[in-house]
Amino acid sequence: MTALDLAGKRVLVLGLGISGRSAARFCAERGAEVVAADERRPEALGDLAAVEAVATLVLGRTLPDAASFDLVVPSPGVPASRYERTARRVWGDVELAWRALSVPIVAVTGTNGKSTTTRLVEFLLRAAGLRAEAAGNIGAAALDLVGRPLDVAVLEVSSFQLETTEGFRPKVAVILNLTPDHLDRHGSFERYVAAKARILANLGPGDTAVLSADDAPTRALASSVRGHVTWFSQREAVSPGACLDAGAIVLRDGGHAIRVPLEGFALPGLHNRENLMAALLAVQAAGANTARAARALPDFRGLPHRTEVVRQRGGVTWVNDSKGTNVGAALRSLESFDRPIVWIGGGKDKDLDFRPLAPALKERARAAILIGEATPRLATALTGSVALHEAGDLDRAVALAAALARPGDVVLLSPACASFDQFTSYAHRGERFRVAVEALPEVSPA
Ligand code: UMA
Repeated sequence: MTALDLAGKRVLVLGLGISGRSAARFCAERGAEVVAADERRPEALGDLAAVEAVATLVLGRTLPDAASFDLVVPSPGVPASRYERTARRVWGDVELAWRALSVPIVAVTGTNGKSTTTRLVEFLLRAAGLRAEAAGNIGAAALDLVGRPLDVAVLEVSSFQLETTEGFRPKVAVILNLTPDHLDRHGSFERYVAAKARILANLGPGDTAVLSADDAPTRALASSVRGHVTWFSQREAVSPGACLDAGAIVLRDGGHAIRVPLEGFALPGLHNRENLMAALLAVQAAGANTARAARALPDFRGLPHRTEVVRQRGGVTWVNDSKGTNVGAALRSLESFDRPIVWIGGGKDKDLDFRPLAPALKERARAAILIGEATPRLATALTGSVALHEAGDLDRAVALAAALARPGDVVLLSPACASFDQFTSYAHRGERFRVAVEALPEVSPA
């Protein structure tokens, strides 16, 4: 069976969010008999007319048994335990997209930096004159790229999406870093890494893996790669690969080197330089003119909710990093500022070990303000490292931060937790932060 040969096959699509809707339409257009299921009630799912026209819907009850279907297409949010016992074949939307796309794919994964790097790759490929478009975990269905006039498809892929791949073989696969995340879903760090490593599983001659040389779990995956490996590092002059050198990124391959000045690159922090190194290598491996692409860099703007400066007020910089939903992400943000930080953290607990935050906060933070469900566990992990304040919710945290911060400080929302205890998404949380910060009265000059 291929994605283009689904005629007459019985397909079960699980979940009717962004991914499931696109998958149901895609399979039906290829002649499959589609049943699409979601445990939420129809009222909660919005307009389903387009799916209803092509699929039989099962809504508001337990997901159907996968046993009687030729193919199960689970949405990323549906755990494998819901179908793996009886499913005959499982392909997520990323697998289907890979099977249907006729252009090379640059796929980007890692725990942190995925979306920024994905957008950078898309931006740089376009600057080099190629038709490129990004989709996937970034918020648009991978299947929406099928049939579009493209030279390259850029996919951000999560561990959830990689878990449901089989033959997925991007031309270029990027792994940025691997630190604990989504352990509530995967069960252990090892299983999370195994899911991420699936991005490399089918690489062969002519394909390239772009890997962090500085991140031990990522580096360890290189030995499994059957394609070409190229590295990026903040610490070593790697080759083939990219490293930092006196205000520039240097890309080296054998005797050949390209220097990309960082002047004008607007994104703050060392982690964004890593993202840029990885993106440049990916663009180079995709066959684009890297030097031409790099000349456009000063025009690249960052993404909302990722170390995004939302206000300067009385000498204090307010930074929204609501996308910092795990410990690794929060650490990277904390480490990107060389000024005292008033840190706002907490939210929905994902069973992560918060203790690695303690030394970073001790070194860099004036105060830590805790919100949400994770407050008690965070307080236990951080006791003794920094002045702790329990604010409960984000509005109170912003008011408290305004009182605690001194001119020259950074107030950083980078919560190390998911948002779902008090918000509908990290974007909702970031937006509420911005609104609360903008509502603070002007500070009159001293
Ligand atoms: N559902 C069930 N039963 C379940 C689980 C879910 O019926 O056991 C139903 C829900 O009721 C809901 C639907 O499934 O209606 C939602 O499916 P979904 O959670 O997979 O959401 P989608 O809208 O399809 O979005 C997914 C990704 N979501 C997740 O991975 C949780 C989006 O990533 C992605 O942008 C989108 O596909 C397009 O590729 C979001 C995300 O949070 C941004 N990703 C995680 C992250 O970045 O940390 C991995």
